[in-house]
Amino acid sequence: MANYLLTIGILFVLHQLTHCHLFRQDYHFDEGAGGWLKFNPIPVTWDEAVLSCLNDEAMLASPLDKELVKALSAIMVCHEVTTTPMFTGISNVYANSEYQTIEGIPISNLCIPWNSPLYKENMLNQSCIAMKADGTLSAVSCSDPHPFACYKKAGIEQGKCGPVNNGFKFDDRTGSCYKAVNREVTWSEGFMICARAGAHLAVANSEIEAQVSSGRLSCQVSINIGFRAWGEPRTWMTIHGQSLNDAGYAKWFPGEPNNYMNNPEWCGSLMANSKKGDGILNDSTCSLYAYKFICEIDLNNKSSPNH
Ligand SMILES: [Ca+2]
Ligand SMILES: [Ca+2]
Repeated sequence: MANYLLTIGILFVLHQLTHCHLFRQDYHFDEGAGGWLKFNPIPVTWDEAVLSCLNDEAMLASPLDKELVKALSAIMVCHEVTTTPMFTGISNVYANSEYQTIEGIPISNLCIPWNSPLYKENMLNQSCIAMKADGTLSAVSCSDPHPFACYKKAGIEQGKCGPVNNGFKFDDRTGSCYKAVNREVTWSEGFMICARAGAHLAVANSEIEAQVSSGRLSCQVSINIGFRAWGEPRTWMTIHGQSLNDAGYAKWFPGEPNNYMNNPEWCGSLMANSKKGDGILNDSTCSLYAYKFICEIDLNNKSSPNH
């Protein structure tokens, strides 16, 4: 009996390792649905939902089969979204009378009851199909915001930092994965882009990490990272709620933080210009100017959103 249980245990662990290998830490694997799911409770328009899932290299989830309907219903109940419908990937945005999923599967191939109100509703206006927690579908305006879920079918190649083509590279000097984003956006936009990638704005936890981060991009002055100021006089804290000293790195560039040119510089950055100094802290504006930035997936830190 003990051997039997041990064998079952080993098989279970092997199963978890082979089937539940992480797609991303913010997605969970659903055995029945045969893939990874992530629920996004903040309502957005259908276009935004499609793009958000694409950014994750996933698809806006549709009730492709009964198991997915079950998984999507369960995820809505879990988040207590029981009255508001969520967007599915089904729409007629390409042609008025043709409803299909993002994957290109026509509505006629889906397991939707013929007596569904869907087939009686006006399908001539551009509309998107939403699903309630009880699995019922209805046509809604694509521009009205709804929650949504992203779905990634199993069978993708995985690396240490998630999907091999997600742009993150592991650095064994710090034990983290980084993605340098060579695009200038505000600090908040950078924060959001990293979060949507299942990562966070890089947090410098050591001098080495400050060097590693700043070395991945060069710019005129600095690149945004994950700390900012609170209160007056300003108290600096990482996005994981630690003081800079507790986080492990608090080396400011001489004269910084300085609210340069009397601009409110309440967001955190790293000098990334070898002439002016690399990897040393600077204060930057949160929204007045746009900067390049670094996302991090910390494979060791339990405070990271990936754990
Ligand atoms: Ca870090
Ligand atoms: Ca400054």
